[in-house]
Amino acid sequence: MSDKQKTGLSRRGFMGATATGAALLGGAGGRLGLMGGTAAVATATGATKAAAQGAHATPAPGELDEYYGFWSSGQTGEMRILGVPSMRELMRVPVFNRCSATGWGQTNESLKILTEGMLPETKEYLAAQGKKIHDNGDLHHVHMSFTEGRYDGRFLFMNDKANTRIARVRCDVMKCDKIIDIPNAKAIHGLRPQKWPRTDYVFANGEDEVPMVNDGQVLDEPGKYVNFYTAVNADEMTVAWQVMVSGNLDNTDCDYDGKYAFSTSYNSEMGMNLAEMTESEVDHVVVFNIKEIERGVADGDVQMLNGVPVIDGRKGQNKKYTRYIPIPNSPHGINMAPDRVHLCIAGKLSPTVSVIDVRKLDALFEEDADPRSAVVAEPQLGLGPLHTCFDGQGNAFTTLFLDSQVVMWNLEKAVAAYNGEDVDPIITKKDVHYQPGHNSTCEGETLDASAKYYLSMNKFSKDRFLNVGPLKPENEQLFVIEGNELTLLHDGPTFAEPHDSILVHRSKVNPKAIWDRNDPMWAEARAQAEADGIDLDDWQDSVIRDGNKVRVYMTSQAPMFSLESFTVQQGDEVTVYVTNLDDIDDLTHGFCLNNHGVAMEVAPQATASVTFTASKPGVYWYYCQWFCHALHMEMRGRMFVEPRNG
Ligand code: CUK
Ligand code: CUA
Repeated sequence: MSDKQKTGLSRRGFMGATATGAALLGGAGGRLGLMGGTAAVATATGATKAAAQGAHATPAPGELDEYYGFWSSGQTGEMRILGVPSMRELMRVPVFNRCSATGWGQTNESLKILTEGMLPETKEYLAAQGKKIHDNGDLHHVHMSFTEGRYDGRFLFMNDKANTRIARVRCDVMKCDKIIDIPNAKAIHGLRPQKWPRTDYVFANGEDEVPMVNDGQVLDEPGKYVNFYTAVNADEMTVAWQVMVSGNLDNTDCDYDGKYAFSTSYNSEMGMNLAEMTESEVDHVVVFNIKEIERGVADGDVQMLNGVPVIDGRKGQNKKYTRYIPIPNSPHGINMAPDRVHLCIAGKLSPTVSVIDVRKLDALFEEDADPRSAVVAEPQLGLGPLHTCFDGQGNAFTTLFLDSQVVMWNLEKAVAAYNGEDVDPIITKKDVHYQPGHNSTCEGETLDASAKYYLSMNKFSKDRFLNVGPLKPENEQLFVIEGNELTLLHDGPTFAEPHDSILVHRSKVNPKAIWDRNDPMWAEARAQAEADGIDLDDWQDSVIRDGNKVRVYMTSQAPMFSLESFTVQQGDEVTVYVTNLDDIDDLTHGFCLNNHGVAMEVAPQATASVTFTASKPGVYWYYCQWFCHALHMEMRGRMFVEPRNG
C-alpha cells in the first residue's frame, strides 16, 4: 500500500475519480462521493473500487441487507439494529434508557422488566430520590447467545456499566425481557456469552473495585477493595456464581471448549488515580477455570454475599480456580479467535497484542506451569491496540486507537516470529477516521467468522462532517475485505456511541411480524383483565372502578379506539390498557394523553398499559401517536376528569 500513500491527496480530499466510478453504482454514488478517506483509500483507482463495491454493492432501495448488525449505543443506553452493508439504521430498542416513542420506562410492562430484577438496595436508593427506575444506562457490549460456537438467534445480552446491570433482548420480538442488577460487583463492563456447548452462562466483569461489604465501614482503604467476576444463568437471568479477584477487570471472553473464561485487568496495582493505575509495566489476564469453580460452588467452598455464592479467586489464594497471566501495561480488549486456539489481548498502553494458546492453559492449573508459558506470540502492531476481530482464515484485525488505524495481521506468522523466525505478521494497515475502539467482521467472534466486511467504530469524527456545534457525532466506517485489501464502502456519522457491534447473518435471525396474542410480555394485564371479567381480545370498552383505582380497557383498530371517552374522578389512579386488534404488518397504534406525559406504543396484536394519576379536572384528549391510517389524526378520544368535590 505504500506506493498508494505517496500521491499527497489530503485526508479530506474530494475524490473525483472515485465519485465517477461510484456513480455507476447508482444509489451508492452520493455516499461514496463524499468519502474523503486516507490517501490509501483515496487513491484506489475508480476501477478497483467499482469492482470491489460491485461485488458487495450496497443494497438498492427496497433490497434487503445480508447481515443484521446489533449495535450498542454506549451512554445512550439503547440497543440499535442496523442493516449491513447498507448501514441503514433499522430500529432502536430501548433497554437502559427511557423512550418517548415506545413508552419504555413508563408502561407497566416495561416497568415490570426494569424493576423486577432490582436489588433491594437499588429500590431503596431510588425511592429516596422519588424514583422507581434509573434514568440512564451505559450499554457497551451486545452479544448473541451461542449454540456450539455459533450464533443461535435466541437472545442478545448486554451490560450497563453505569448502574451495574445486565439485560437480555428476545430476538423473536426484539424487545428487552429481563434486566437484573448484579450484586457485589460495581460497574459491569465486559460481557460475553458462553460459546460452548451453549450459552448457559453470560460472563461479566465488574470494572470498579470496592470493599467486599460496601456499607461505609471501609472507605479510603484500597488495600481492602476487591472485584468480582460474575456468571449469570442465561436462561433464568439470575446470578449463578461470582469469583472474587485481585485488581480490576475490564473486558472478558471465553474459549470454544467450555473450559475457561478470561478477563483483562488494567489496574493490577489497585491504584486509585491515573498515576497509580498506570504505574506498573505489567498487568494481567485472569483465567477462570469454569469446571473447578462449578465444583467449588457445589462443594460449598464459597461465602454467600447478597445471596450469591462467591469463590475466592484472588491472587495467591486457592490456585484451583484462577490464574493470573502477566501481560504488558494496561491490556484492554480480549478476543478469542475462531481457530479455537488463539486468544488475543490488546495492550492499549503497550503497542503489542499478546496471544495466548488456550491449549496450554491446562498445564497452568494441573502442573502449576509458569503462567507466561501460555503466551505464544506478542507482535508489536502499533500504538493503542484496543480490540481484535477475525476473518476465519487465520487473520486478525486490531484497532489502533492512537494511530487511527486498523492493522491486519496473521496469527500463525505472529507465533512464528515469536519463535524467532524472520517473518512479519503485519499484512496491511489502513487509516480510519478517527480513533477506533471496537471493530467487527461478519460473525467474527464465532465459528462462522467470514472475511466479507470490516466495521470500524470510531470515537471521533472531528472535521469529517458539517459542523453541528461543540458536540460532534462519532463515525462508523464499513470496508469490504478482499484478499488483503480493505476498501471503504460506508462512512457516516452516528450518535453516541457506536461502542460495539456484532454482525449476524440474516439466516440466523427471524423475528415475528406481529405479536402472539398470548405473549408473556403482558401476562399481568391479561390476568388483571380476567379478574375484571374482561376479554382483552374482544372489541371492548370497559371502565372498572376499584376504590380510587380505575382500570380503563380499550381496543384499537385503525382508525379508532373502542372508547370515544371515559370519565374518572380527580385524584383517581388510572390504568389504561390498550389492545391493538389489528393483525396487519406494521400497523402500530399508540396511546398518548395530552399534557399528562403519557405515551406508549401498541404494536399489532399487543396489549400495553400505563398508569397515572388524574390529578387535574377537565377535558383531556388522548390520541394515537403512531401514524397508522389516513384517518390517523381522527384516532382520538376524551378523558373527562370530574372535580373531586364538583
Ligand atoms: S470497551 Cu470502550 S472501546 Cu467498554 Cu468495549 Cu474498548
Ligand atoms: Cu392509530 Cu395512529
